[in-house]
Amino acid sequence: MAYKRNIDRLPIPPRDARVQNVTCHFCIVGCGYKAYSWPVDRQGGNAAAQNAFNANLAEQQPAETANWYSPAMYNIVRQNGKDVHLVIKPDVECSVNAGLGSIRGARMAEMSYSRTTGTQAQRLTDPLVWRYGGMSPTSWDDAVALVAEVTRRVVEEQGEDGLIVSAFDHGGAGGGYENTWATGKLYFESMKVKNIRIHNRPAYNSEVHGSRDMGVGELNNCYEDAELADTIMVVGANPLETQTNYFLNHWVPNLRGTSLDKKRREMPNEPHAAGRIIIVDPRRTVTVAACETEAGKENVLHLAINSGTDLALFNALLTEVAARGWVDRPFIAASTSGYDAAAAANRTTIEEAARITGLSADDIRKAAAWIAEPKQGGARRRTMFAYEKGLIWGNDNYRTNQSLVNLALATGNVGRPGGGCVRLGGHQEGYSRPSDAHVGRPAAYVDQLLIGGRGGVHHIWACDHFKTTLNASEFKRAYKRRTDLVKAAMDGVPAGDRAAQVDAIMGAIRQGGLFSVDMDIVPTQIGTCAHVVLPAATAGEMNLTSMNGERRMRLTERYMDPPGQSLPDCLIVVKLAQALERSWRAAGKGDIADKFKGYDWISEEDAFNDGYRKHERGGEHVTYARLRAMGTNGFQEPATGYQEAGGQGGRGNLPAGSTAAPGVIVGTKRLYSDGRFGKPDGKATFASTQWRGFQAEGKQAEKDKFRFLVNNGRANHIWQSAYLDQQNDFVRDRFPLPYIEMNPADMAELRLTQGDLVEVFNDNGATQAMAWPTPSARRGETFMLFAYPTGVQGNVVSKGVNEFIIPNYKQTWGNIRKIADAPESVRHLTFKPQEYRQA
Ligand SMILES: Nc1nc2c(c(=O)[nH]1)N[C@H]1C(S)=C(S)[C@@H](COP(=O)(O)OP(=O)(O)OC[C@H]3O[C@@H](n4cnc5c(=O)[nH]c(N)nc54)[C@H](O)[C@@H]3O)O[C@H]1N2
Ligand SMILES: Nc1nc2c(c(=O)[nH]1)N[C@H]1C(S)=C(S)[C@@H](COP(=O)(O)OP(=O)(O)OC[C@H]3O[C@@H](n4cnc5c(=O)[nH]c(N)nc54)[C@H](O)[C@@H]3O)O[C@H]1N2
Ligand code: SF4
Ligand SMILES: [Mo]
Repeated sequence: MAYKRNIDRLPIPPRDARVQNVTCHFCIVGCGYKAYSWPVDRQGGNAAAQNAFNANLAEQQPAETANWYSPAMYNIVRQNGKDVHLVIKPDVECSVNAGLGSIRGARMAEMSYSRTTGTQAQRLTDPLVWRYGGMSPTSWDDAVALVAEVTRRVVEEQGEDGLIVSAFDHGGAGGGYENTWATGKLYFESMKVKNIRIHNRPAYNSEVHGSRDMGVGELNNCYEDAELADTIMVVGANPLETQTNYFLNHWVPNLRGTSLDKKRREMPNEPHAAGRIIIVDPRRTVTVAACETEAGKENVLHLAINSGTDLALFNALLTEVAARGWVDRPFIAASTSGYDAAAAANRTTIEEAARITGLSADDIRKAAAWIAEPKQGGARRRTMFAYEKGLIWGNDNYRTNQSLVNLALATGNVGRPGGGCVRLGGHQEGYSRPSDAHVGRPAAYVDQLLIGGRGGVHHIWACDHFKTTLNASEFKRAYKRRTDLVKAAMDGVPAGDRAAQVDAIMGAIRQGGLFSVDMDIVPTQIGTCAHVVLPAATAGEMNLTSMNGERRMRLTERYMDPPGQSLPDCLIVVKLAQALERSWRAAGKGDIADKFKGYDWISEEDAFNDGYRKHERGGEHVTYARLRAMGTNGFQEPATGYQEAGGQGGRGNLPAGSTAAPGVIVGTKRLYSDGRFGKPDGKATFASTQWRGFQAEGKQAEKDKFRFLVNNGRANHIWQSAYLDQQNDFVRDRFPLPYIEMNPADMAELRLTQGDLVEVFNDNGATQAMAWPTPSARRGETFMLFAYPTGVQGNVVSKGVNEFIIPNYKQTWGNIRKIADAPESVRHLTFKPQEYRQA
């Protein structure tokens, strides 16, 4: 079967269509979109006065016109109880994406819940409780009363350490400032929960402790810096596929030389050329191929290092840059401390690094020159350093992160145009929570607690660990065993007898059982073990704020109704908090009950005002109304003030051509541009970061024992664990199974042909994938799609973590064997390489 959208005609948005601001709720980039909606029984016309584009649609439109939308950008949804047409199309006025969509974001409308067109029929509409051997719908009050009662009883017996929490800490769908504040208030203010983990890692910690401990926050530049840099050095990231429109709209212009005018304007006193790029990734990604096409091969340096050896490379680069006298002495003296000691401690020769990384000495020297060799006339080269999960989920996270920041600081590249040392990011950010200081460092390794039988109740907010955690085979076995104990106990007493139900649940918990509560928008794999499922509303069905990778904050307006009884996560928190208050009070513990006061929010805006506005830097300047007026461009955090309408200058980030001239929230384009960093003395500190081989326990032994590197990560087409795509033919027809990229010679040796079903296995577990012949893959090195519903790569990832409990997903080794010839669902697929070529 091949996927087809059954639409041959689309309605024209009328002139008076309602237009609302949308920030794509998927990746970090946060592209600006506009949602157009209008009554289902109407549509616009061809004449300019009759359509929302103000264009004569009877005429052929020019190339690159914005006056169109695709079937994927269309749906019929409910708005205030009435059917409306909905078009969600990229906003040409947004500086982030300038009208570009992506295969993920441009499907937002199609991925919305519609009872008319049948899209996202999988969405959860009612609270569900385990009853009569299955999940049964019930009322909110009934469901949250059960959760509160069990949670209270567990806390009474085990203390607050008996409550284990998994929660998002990001922006975009399944997060946002409203929802992180609400969950944070519940678990860190009303309670002091310590056994809590974040959606993507098994503890409550930072992915980038390393950078932060040096006084350098990880989102310190702006997207324009990618247009201004002489060199971009990108480490362990694949931005064409994973930060798509940031790459296309801000990196490609630099590589093509089309941002030269901007460079000359912004930095008039130095010579400029089209940008160069250094890509550090063991694998030849489509990003490498795209850069070669755009910039010419001579301007692209792909450093295909041995997996997990980045640290040795960065130390050698620092040593080389210092030896050549290319470091930025004035910046080091004025804005940093500890340089000489760190440079001495980290000394690594190029030969040593070449041996560890597998790179040639010449390539390492060339990289050093591209990073720091002064330009003609002596001007300092501007280099932007960017990294993501190949570094963060890579070997020795803390030191490797620090060694890259060392290099950026030594070359004076943090806080100036064309520089930055930044995460590229995953989701958008939306972190606002009360202090988590009580969690401690290192934080509890929560997965191991769950596996080890600890805790009695587990609250899960927008995570599906069954697809996305490490050591997932063992995690799932333990989780199912423990939650089955509780299900059996619940089956033994009448559902209508609440007291008997709770007693039975507590009895099972004392035997090692676990009561599981899952807050999600769709059925999940971990949800198959849950006893209560609470249906959440998501972005667009609620107002939601977040910021992107350049700290650009926007408001996504509510453009449609949530499905059924589902509620924004922050309002689910309200229900839980109030139910907990009632439960403690009924138990005669008024003092504890009082801690659950303060949730008198009616709307998500109330949660925003209680959280972000009161607690975040500059939050007092930010309101929903002001954000709404600032459209899809918003402002860059932190806010430093508000300029009333008619105020002088500073139109901030308002799109050119806006005439309404409302006031503007004044933001911050780059952090640290004054040379002061996030340490008490204002200086960034260099770190000592010696190479120590594979740091996580058991990784070296795994490498020695198994034949294939099982590198893993993402694909352009698929958002995360495919939660919106798991029932969607558009994606599932293309990827019935996760793929594993393999060198054709390795495949021949294992007697595999394209699409064959293989088992990937090691001592941690096993999983399945379809083999994708990939000539650019090195012998013995594979790459598997992560988190896919029909084959979870995390099954074979070991439990090895670093000293702060940061997982090491990327360094995984296993063996591969054939299970079967390509299954029927796979036979029609193409397995051509996906490299991007110019026509
Ligand atoms: N092997 C391997 N494992 C990895 C990684 C890797 O590179 N390799 N990467 C890690 C990373 S970086 C990440 S981010 C994680 C992702 O891990 P997870 O966060 O567990 O996975 P997601 O698919 O992003 O989404 C989790 C759930 O959120 C739900 N959801 C979406 N919107 C909403 C909402 O508005 N409200 C609520 N309540 N729920 C919502 C979705 O339906 C989905 O079930 O995986 C990690 N795991
Ligand atoms: N299309 C799409 N985009 C997404 C997502 C998605 O699911 N789909 N998810 C979003 C999220 S939550 C995140 S966190 C980001 C992740 O964004 P990225 O980090 O860009 O994505 P990944 O594919 O996880 O990993 C990036 C690269 O790390 C490389 N790598 C593996 N091991 C090493 C190593 O030892 N050293 C180095 N230098 N590189 C290594 C891999 O070969 C891979 O190409 O993407 C975001 N954007
Ligand atoms: S690049 Fe990211 S934010 Fe932009 S449309 Fe695609 S998924 Fe959405
Ligand atoms: Mo992520």
